[in-house]
Amino acid sequence: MFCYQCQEAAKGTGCTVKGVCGKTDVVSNLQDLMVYTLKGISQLVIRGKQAGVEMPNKNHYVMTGLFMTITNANFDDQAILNNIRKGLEIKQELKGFLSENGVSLEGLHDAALWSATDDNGIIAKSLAPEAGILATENEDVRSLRELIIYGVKGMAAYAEHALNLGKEDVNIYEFMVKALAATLDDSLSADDLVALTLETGKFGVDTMAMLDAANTGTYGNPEITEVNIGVRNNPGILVSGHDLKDFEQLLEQSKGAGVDIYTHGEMLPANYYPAFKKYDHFFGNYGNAWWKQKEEFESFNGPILFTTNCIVPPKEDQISRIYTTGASGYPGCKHIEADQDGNKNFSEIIEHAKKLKSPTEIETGTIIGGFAHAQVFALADKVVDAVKSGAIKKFFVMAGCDGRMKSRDYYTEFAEKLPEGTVILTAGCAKYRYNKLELGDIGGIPRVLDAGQCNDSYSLAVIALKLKEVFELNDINELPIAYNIAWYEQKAVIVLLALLYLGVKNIHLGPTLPGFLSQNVAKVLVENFGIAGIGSVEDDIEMFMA
Ligand code: FSO
Ligand code: SF4
Repeated sequence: MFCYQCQEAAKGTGCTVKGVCGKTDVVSNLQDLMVYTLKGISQLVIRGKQAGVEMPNKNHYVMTGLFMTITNANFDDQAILNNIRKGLEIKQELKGFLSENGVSLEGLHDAALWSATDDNGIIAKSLAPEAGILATENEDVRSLRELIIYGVKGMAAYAEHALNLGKEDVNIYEFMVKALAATLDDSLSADDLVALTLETGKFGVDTMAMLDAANTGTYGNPEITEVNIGVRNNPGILVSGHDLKDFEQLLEQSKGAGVDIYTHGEMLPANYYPAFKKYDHFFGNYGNAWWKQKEEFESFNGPILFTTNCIVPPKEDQISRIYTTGASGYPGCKHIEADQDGNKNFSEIIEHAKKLKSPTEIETGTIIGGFAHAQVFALADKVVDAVKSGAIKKFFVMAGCDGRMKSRDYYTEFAEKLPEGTVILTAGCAKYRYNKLELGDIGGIPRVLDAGQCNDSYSLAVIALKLKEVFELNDINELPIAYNIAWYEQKAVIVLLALLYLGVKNIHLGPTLPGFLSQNVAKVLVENFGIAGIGSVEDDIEMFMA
């Protein structure tokens, strides 16, 4: 195996024996083969298009296949194997379709052409060098190809959540296919790939905007909310991941069951949506960011539903309490499939919860959040006045992810040491590094404004664009906003590319720069966009405030 798609890649360069995330080499190789198969499908689709043939629509398959390979989403080798098998059938169908329409298959890549007659054949192919990342020998080309693929993986995750709420955009799917096929094309220059990287950012913005419209259109605009972080004396179900549709279905089905629903990790922002406030049995949030789940699931006592990443390989005796759905999966954990209409039956989890103890309290009190674009616009006068009066000197966008590395203590310390007159704008699980600190407020505006999930980084961009308009500036970079972003997995990659596309410069990225950036590609990002890493808290604060 060779994987370097996340921030915790071993030694900062790549996992080669087993993933730091817990992914086995078998799963890693199968995930690579999954992506390889998607590239092949994409090339077949493009071949048809170029010949003017209307190809069968495989968009949803491509999207879900990408999503399954995101860090910490799916550890189930059987599920990935099954999906590759499906991909091989799709390739057969597409090749047959091309031939029937008189389109030549000549010159197609092995990714499009290979097949296997049984699971052993698939497993053997997953070990073949051509299916892995290192098949691209030129380090810079590999770096750019992977940067694009990781961006598209993040895009696929967000697009799937939007689709679950009935929203989709064929242009986004077509871009995914175009991008995947492009990573097989040896005729593309590094400049072509840089351009494609920026285009990935454009579609990242479109995808996040679509998901924002899907979420707010369905559940209302997030609003200022005090979220309970304690517990109540009923059995509970803990919901993790990012999918609001799953969350809604579980809330509906568990009404009157005597079971409380709690959010975990990235599901915390569900508390901010008006539509979920009507459920009396939705109690609050339990615990912290994804990487603390082993201990927190222990004390939660009840069943846990994963709607997406981030899964940490559970303790053996926790497996029977963990359920997965959507693109997520873990061997031994019960996976709940949707029926044809997208409905899921969560009755087994609800019945399971009734038999288990209520959660053990690990924290008490409340935290505040719900500062997505509409809520911040509602406070715009106050915010603008605070900036004009000098009460707010600077905003710090500290969105992104949390992770287990000790070096991420930097972000807690950074938040604590920020001088008066500064406000943190956050989104994603990065917030758990500082959302429980007593940082006070500025004239009633809390010093940590949580917009929501990582995809709600879109909200932060919308807020920045609005401020630019209010202050009549020509350039988003003239605003008193600094970007100190923590990344972990591929959704953070699409968020970063989206910000670059929107013209945001001088983003600081930590706790380490991606291992998949070659020196030359990193140089391009530094020279053109002012991307930088992080230093010491004191030096960085001084630099940002200067
Ligand atoms: Fe975090 Fe995990 Fe939302 Fe990621 S829970 S790390 S960027 O999956 O998606 O922020
Ligand atoms: Fe390593 Fe991250 Fe890949 Fe897991 S996802 S194998 S931790 S680089």
